[in-house]
Amino acid sequence: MPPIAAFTETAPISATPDTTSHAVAAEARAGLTAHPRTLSPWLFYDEAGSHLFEQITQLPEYYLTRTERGILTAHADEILQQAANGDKDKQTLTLIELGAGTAAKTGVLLAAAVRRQGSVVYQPVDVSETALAVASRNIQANFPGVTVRCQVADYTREALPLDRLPNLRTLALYIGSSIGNFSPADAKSLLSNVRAQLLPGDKLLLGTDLGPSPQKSIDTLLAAYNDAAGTTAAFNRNVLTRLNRDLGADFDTDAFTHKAVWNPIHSRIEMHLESTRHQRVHIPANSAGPALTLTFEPGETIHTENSYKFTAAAIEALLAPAAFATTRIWHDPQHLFAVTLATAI
Ligand code: AVJ
Repeated sequence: MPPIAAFTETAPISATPDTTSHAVAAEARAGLTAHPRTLSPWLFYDEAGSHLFEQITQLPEYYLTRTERGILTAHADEILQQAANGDKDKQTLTLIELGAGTAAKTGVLLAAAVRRQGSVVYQPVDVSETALAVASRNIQANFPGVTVRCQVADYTREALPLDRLPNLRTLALYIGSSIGNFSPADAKSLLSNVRAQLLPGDKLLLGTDLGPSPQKSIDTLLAAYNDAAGTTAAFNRNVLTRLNRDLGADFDTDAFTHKAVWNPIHSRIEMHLESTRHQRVHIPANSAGPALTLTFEPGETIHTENSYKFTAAAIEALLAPAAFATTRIWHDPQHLFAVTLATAI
C-alpha cells in the first residue's frame, strides 16, 4: 500500500458508524422496495468505493476538490483572521472538523492557525477510526504546533461531541461540499445540531459547490459526474457490487448504466443506475427481513445520490434557520465553488 501523504484525498465518510451488514441490509431493503427505488449515498463508501472517490477527486472534470483547496490556500490567513475577529477576549481558535476523514484539506488552515496564534488544538470528528488515525499521524508529523484530539462519532445523528475549551473560540469546519448530499431539510437540521454545540460568536466554515450561472455551465456540472474515464460510473455501480458482497445479492452490474442528470427544480445533480433490460435480482433473507426478488424493467432506475448545488442566497437560506449569520463568502476566480464563513448568533 502506498504511504498516505497529508494531502492525499480520501472519501468524506458520511456513513453511519453502524455500517454492519444489518445497516446495509436495512438500507437496501427500504430503498429497493420503494418507488422510485433509491439507495443512500453512504453505501458508496466501502473500501473500493472510497478508493474510487479518491480517484474522482483527481479527475480533470471533477473540479470540486481542487477548486476548494485553491480557495482555502489563497485565503487561509484571511479566513483565520475573520474567524477570530469580533471578540477581543476570545480570539484564540480551536478547530473542529466534521467528517474530517484523513484531514487532507485541513493542513492549510491549521498552518494558518499556527502562524496566527503559535499553536492550535484540532478536533477531527469522523465515523472512521482508521481515517482519524491517519489524520492524527499526518497532522502531528507535518504541522508542528497542532495538538490533535480525535473523536469517533457520527455528526449526522448524534450531538457533536464538542470538547469545549475555556476561553477559546470554536471554528467548526464542514468542507468538501458534503452538505450537498443532504436534502435542504436534513441539511438545516444538521446545521442546527452543529449550532447547538456552539456559543454565540463561534464560527462555521462551510464548503459548497455552486449551481449553474453565467460563469458556470450545466455542462461543467454534468461532466464532473459523468467523466470520460468512467470513474464516476464505476463508483456508482460499485454500490451494487457492495450489495452482492455484503448481502449475497445477484445484481448483474453490467446490466445497469450510470446516469447523471441535472435537476433544475431542486438545483441538484442526481445519479441513477438504469437497468438495460428486463431482469430479476434476488437478495437472500437477512437480519432485516425475508428474501426479496426485485424485478427491473428496461429503463427502470435506482436513484443513488443527490448532490445539491447552491447560490449565495441558498447558502444563507440554509444557515439562517440554524442561527448562523453569513459573515463572508470566498469564491475561486471562475465562481465554481464557495467557502462561507458564518457566525453563530
Ligand atoms: C463527496 C458528496 C461531495 O457530491 O460531488 C462525487 C460525491 N458523487 N462524484 C459530490 C460524489 C459523485 C461528492 N461529495
